[in-house]
Amino acid sequence: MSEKKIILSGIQPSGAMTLGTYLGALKNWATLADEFDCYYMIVDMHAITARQNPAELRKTQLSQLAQYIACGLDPEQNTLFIQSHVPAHAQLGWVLNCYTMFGELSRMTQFKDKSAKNAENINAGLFTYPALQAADILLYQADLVPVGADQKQHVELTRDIALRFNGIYGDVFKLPEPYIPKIGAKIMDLQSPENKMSKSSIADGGCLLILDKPEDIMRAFKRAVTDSETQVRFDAENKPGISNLIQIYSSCTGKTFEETEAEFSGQGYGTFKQSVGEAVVETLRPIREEALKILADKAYLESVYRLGAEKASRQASRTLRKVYKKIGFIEA
Ligand code: ATP
Ligand code: LTN
Repeated sequence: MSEKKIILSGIQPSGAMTLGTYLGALKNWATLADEFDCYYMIVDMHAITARQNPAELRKTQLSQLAQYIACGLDPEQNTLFIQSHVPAHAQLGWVLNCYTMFGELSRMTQFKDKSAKNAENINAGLFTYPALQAADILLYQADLVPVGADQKQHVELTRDIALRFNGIYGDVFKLPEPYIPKIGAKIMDLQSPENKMSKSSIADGGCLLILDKPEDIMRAFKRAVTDSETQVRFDAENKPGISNLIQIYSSCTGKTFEETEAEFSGQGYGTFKQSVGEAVVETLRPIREEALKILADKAYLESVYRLGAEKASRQASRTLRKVYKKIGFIEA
């Protein structure tokens, strides 16, 4: 087995991926393959905690896989797979449901947010979602879980579940850590910068997608909400709109917040917004072109997810077998 530390993460195919997903997650993932053994999934089983259109779900998954690759995840160096192709996720997910407390799940912010937004479908899967996420992570004995800041609570719960299980049965699971980027961990909505940019609220023009066209990106930045001052200065509390734009610009150009502030000192918001738009266009342009090219080759995509599932299954079934044995299941 490889000596490298193990990385695992996943994104829901519940809609098109956003600039927030790119800057908060994918961009970071693409830098890790040399140093780590990386597993990245498309979490279709998580996505059905909200009602999905089947044809749309199939399409979104292939598009998401094409974007993973276009964002720099080379399938030869990373294990890219679809969650439901590895049945061990459902199997360990059930077991961990029995080691996760009602009170713990009730405290999860994502559950509270999503059930408030979708009051007519607060299903049991939405509630127990973090136990399945814990299974995703623990099956691979992951050391690090690269995610945006909103997922920190789920990774912490995963550690608590692993500690509880290990406390009863001995060292079965590695304790994972969240791995959160310094810049870009929480990109906010361009129209309502007090909310996270999120694919489930793309209607108001505050959310940009990785596959958006350059003219749409420029238009969204021109319309981005700012404040009544004129100074480009980072102050997340009092200037959430401008601070978000600084974060996006810094993340796309590699400049620090200070360098960005200095560059636009004395210039109006109009110039700044134009430059942020251009930086995002240039960041996403090659990704969009590459993703569309890959998406046209269905046979290639199929070969990638088949191979990914095979590699992932090997690792996952080893952990599942160990768990079944520990808890007293009889080997089939
Ligand atoms: P949903 O609207 O369904 O909650 P989402 O747009 O938040 O979806 P996820 O699939 O939940 O997207 O997130 C994928 C990954 O991207 C996660 O690691 C998450 O932390 C990260 N991420 C998502 N949105 C942002 C954001 N606005 N800023 C930084 N990281 C983000
Ligand atoms: N809950 C995450 C998606 C997710 C995930 C995972 C992330 C499911 N399983 C395992 C990291 C590791 C989300 O909503 N973004």
